[in-house]
Amino acid sequence: MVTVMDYKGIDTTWCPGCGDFAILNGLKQALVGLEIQPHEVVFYSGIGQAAKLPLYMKCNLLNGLHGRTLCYATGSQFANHTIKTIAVGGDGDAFAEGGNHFLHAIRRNPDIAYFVHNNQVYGLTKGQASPTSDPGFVTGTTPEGACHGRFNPAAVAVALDASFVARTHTGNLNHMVKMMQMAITHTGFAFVEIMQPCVTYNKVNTLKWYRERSYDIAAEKDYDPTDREAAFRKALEWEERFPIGLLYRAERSVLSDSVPALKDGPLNARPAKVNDVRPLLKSFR
Ligand SMILES: Cc1ncc(C[n+]2csc(CCOP(=O)(O)OP(=O)(O)O)c2C)c(N)n1
Ligand code: SF4
Repeated sequence: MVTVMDYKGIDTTWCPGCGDFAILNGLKQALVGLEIQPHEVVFYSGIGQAAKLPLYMKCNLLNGLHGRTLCYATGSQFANHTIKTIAVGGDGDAFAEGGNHFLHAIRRNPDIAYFVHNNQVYGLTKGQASPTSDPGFVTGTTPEGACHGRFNPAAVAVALDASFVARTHTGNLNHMVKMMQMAITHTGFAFVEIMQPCVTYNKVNTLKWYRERSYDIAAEKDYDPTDREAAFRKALEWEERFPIGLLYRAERSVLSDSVPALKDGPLNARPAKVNDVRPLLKSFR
């Protein structure tokens, strides 16, 4: 039997009230609810407050460069696509520095659950506007308000035919845990946008703001998450109100099924083979 105490890591350095705490707790609950032991899962992250999350859990992890999380996570699928693979990061890490990797992970469809903590600001570097900041958002580096448009991750994911797209927020723990569990058990790239407050640098998009504007798409009985056009329309909703829940799901072949070298099982389960590279090197002369 596994309990949340099995995932207990070192003390956090987040600000009191930060939404990252709810995500950390929710993730432990999601894993325990699925009876996944710490040794059965591997975490990947980059840089940022959100990206520190795996450091605060007792787990297998790789904490690498800013924005490159999905590169390591995808690479690890080649070595062992049978282990649960979870990637986490903030909106800057995922959509600015890591923007191109987000697009190509969707395209390749590796079996990764990707949880992006979206606080609409760069928390770790002290409050600059991020790609998901709303236009007009005032920060130290945008004193007259952010003048760029808002990157809409869910709409981009649906447009690229991601195999799983969901949204939740940290003010609804049960909903967040449910979305996490659905993503972890989904086979393929499962993206969950988790709206969270940054109590220190974002005084606009607070927990109250998310609670007041969000509505659960599950309450719409006719909504079909396999209807891509309907999902795209839903993903575009933002200013007045925005949907949470499973926005989109597509039948896609998963990366490990498309790569011939992985047809015989994960590489780590096969005997190590040392190839003689000398003929190859000779061919370059
Ligand atoms: C290549 C690179 N560019 C910029 C930075 C500086 N940097 C570190 S964290 C960060 C922003 C993190 O914001 P976000 O991913 O939204 O996470 P949060 O801290 O808000 O959770 C930036 C710009 C860096 N470490 N490496
Ligand atoms: S700065 Fe913001 S994101 Fe970072 S720990 Fe504090 S509240 Fe959380």
